[in-house]
Amino acid sequence: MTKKIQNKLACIFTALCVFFLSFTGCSEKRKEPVFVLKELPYAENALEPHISADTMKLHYGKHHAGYVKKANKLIQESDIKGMTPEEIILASAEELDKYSAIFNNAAQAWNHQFFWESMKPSGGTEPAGEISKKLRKTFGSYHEFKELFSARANSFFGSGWIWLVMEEGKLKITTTGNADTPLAYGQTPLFTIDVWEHAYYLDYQNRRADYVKNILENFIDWDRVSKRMVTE
Ligand code: MN3
Repeated sequence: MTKKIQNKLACIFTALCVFFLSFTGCSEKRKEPVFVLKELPYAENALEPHISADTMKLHYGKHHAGYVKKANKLIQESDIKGMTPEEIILASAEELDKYSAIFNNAAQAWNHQFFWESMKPSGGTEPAGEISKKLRKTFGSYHEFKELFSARANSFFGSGWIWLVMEEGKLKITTTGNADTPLAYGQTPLFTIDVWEHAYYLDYQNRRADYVKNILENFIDWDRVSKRMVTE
């Protein structure tokens, strides 16, 4: 091989390398995941004894992480990209026939993040200010709100979520089945409890009522709930 040909081949090789690197660089950018598994806002054992570290390991580390991973994979393989998590949920909810798998995994990724951030260890906080007034106006008292929320959670059949939402300026307790989320109905979620069995079975077996009661009595982060109300 002459020197000239060798130089030419080297040039072609370099050009190919540059092209390849810039191409993979772009696709890396496109592949940025829509959903991110954020760190828990507290330690895995911070909710003990009511929710064990073992439950958190499984619930956050396996179930939630699994939804995030699956959602990102499905989105990457689909034609709905370049959107925020909330936009993906709304877009897939509008065409459930086509995007049900994306909706289920995306909504579950979002719901779980929202659930972790609805709770605060060491007693939670008491409702104050506007949210306190609204709770009294809507449900009679804070106590009655908790009674009603528990009743809805305990009578809910199957897997799903119990929510406190804001709709047209009014508080409302609502339920959604499986992965479904109030976002899909234009409601503003304020607080939620996951009532899928994976959320409580290790610690409570079939005693969902005790699990729900313990969250309501010990972990509601009303400061966070208030902020969610303000951003409506
Ligand atoms: Mn769950």
